[in-house]
Amino acid sequence: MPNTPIALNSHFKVPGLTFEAGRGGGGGQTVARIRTELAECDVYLFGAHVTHYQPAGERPVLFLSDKAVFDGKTAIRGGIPICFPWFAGNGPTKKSPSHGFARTREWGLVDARREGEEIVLVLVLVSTENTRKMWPHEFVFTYTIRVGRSLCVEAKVTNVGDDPLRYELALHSYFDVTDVRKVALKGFAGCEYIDQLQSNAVTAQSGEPTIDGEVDRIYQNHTADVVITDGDRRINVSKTGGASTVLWNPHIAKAERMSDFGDEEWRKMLCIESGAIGENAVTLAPGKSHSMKVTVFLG
Ligand code: TA6
Repeated sequence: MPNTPIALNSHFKVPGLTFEAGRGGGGGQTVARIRTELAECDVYLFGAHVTHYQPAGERPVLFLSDKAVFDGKTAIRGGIPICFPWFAGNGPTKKSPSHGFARTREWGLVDARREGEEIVLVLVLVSTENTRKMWPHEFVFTYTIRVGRSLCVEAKVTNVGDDPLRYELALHSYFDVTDVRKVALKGFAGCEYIDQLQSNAVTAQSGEPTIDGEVDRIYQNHTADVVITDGDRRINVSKTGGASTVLWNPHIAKAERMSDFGDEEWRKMLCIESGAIGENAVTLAPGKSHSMKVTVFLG
């Protein structure tokens, strides 16, 4: 089925769910807009990218850059980009795109349904000749998004090839905060992290981290829930099926180098990325599957 609003609206008739042409000139990309009594959520079929989540009566939980590009080629800056099948520059060659190819591919919507007051979308990405050129493996990636008082996303990867499959994954979530310099974090004390700003030095985390400058850390063997206390609210991020958590804020200098990110926007966001990276990557035997699930909720 074509990923056009007309085709999708006529196929999926779910109360509280409509498909529209999203941002980005021309025909734009198709966005699924969820509006229920419990929450709002926007999901672009490009990248299966959750760009907006806002529980009823609350401020938006996810950050989306005002300068995000919606050209159907560029990864959308904000929301929850899907980094797969590798993280950052860990691809097979120096030309491999940063954070893999899943976030810059059009996904197929295979199911949309209401479950009580929640809405569930299921999107799929499968290996193609194009992906095999970058990464010679056969896979089916099923991404399930459940929208209600919490946002729950499940990333299930199945190895449909004849060889073992090793992949990295990160749901690169951008959270909307009032002032990143004032947020309190919980969930990292006593852990170790790879400091991507210090030649990947393995470093012990003493106390909880604060954001006083650029931070770019991969906490390994990290399964604890993370709590972001932002003024009068707490954003909770919990995960199963992944043992890496990335903490990232670009701060001033890197923000100025990013063309799809406002120079001052570093103050308003913080990435808590739930993943399976490096030593915590996933290896699947032929025919096997693995799921990582991330739940975001306030309270
Ligand atoms: O997750 C942290 C990170 O690897 C940072 O180093 C920064 O590059 C960020 O991802 C954004 O990467 P992107 O490719 O989306 O610009």
